[in-house]
Amino acid sequence: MTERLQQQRERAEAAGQGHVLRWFDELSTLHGNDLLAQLEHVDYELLARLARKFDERPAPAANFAPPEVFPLRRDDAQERRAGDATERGRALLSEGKVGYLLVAGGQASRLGYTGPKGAYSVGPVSGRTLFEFHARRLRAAMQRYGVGGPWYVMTSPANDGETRAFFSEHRFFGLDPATVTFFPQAMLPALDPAGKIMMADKHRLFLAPNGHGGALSAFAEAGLVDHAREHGVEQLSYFQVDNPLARPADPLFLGLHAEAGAGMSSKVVAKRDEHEKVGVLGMRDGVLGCIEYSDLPDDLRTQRDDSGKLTFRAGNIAVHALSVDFVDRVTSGGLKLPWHVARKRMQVLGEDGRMVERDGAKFETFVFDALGMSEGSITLEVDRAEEFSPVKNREGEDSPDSARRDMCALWASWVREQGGALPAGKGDEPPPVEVDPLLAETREEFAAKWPVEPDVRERGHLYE
Ligand code: UD2
Repeated sequence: MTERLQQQRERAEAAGQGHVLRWFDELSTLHGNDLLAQLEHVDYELLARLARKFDERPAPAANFAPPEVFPLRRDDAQERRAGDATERGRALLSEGKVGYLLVAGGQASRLGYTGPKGAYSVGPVSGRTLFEFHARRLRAAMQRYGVGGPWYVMTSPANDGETRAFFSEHRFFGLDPATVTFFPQAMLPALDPAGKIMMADKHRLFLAPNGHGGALSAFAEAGLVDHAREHGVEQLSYFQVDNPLARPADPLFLGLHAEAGAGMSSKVVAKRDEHEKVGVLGMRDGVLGCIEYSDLPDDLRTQRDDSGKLTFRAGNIAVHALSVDFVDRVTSGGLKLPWHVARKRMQVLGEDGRMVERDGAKFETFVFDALGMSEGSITLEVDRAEEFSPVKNREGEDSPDSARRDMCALWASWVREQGGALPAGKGDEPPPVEVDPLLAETREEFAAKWPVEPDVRERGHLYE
């Protein structure tokens, strides 16, 4: 028996997880080494702690309060503050002090797509992928401000190779490859109700990414805090791969966050109604965070303020600004974010070596749990129609179809406002119109560029 195998066997057995090597003798050398490499990364102490969480139901919080929000409809004083903040944000952007952090390590399982989610085509007319939308927005920022900050793309070990290959095949969508850094988040084995590691195959643990909270520790562990500082980056603009309308280079948001000297800030949209299943930003026992839909008591979920609006309406769209100093501080000595348990039925390898369906649990940390560690935080309300339409599910709400519809409705409204001609939509569908972020990212920018002739394509009108 090789020393490497011996070592891993001892570690696993000491942790009561010896079964992970049950099939080792049947494995090819390649698969055997593969399994040993996975085992070398397992933190058995952490797993033992997580196993105890399997049946744990966290005590509900006692006090909830809405956060202070910088609103979309602003009074004169707020408008003046927004103007100053926008100037500050523009200065940060043109001095190259903003870096971009995209989280793209998720598994796209709800979408039923096997590749990296960013490789999914969403452009209603162009067919462009999510990655390309984001890349074009960063190129637009670079054109506008003369410099572009580094782009940090978090992958997971499961999609890292494919993501890098996708960027290479598409020549980094016109960006300089030297400005893009990929870094994988960590993965964690899923456990059964008895706390045993589940297997996906005889040579593979059932591994799942450790949640978007893993972005902060993976960023620091990859040496990127230093990288950011060496490149003069002071603020990170964090966004999710699934939202083609995310605006990572928004001077107002970055400026408000910097002016407040905040560690971590967030963008929110008003919840559609009390039934919409999104987490809302709010204070839980005095600590700012995201309150999951299921955690908010019914009476508070439906409560309205004097103006008739939902009291808890600050829907989290997972767009944040984080100062590099904040990321450094919260990750030094190991980031302590709470673990969340996702209990699921999973397809795993049974004792007899055949696939079976079992109850299991995956464990994740969430980036918004770091909000409570931030001294000062801005919560900026933005217009959902302009900035949020995520692709999460195969169909229905938050699907490729709903995102394309929302994009067309938004961009058609820009064209209509300028008196431009629109192609006919099918049935109740909005006219198939797409505006390239390189041409305009906002209604105001589009108006300033008008008149523009669209490229008339079979699928609709593309303004670029
Ligand atoms: C998330 C938020 C929700 C709301 C919504 C907005 C949670 C628990 N809920 O819902 O409050 O803000 O987003 O769109 O986050 N990802 C990784 N690594 C991981 C897990 C996720 O990179 O280990 C990325 C993933 O690629 C995706 C994003 O994070 O871009 C969101 O992940 P999700 O789909 O699990 O979160 P969701 O939709 O439940």
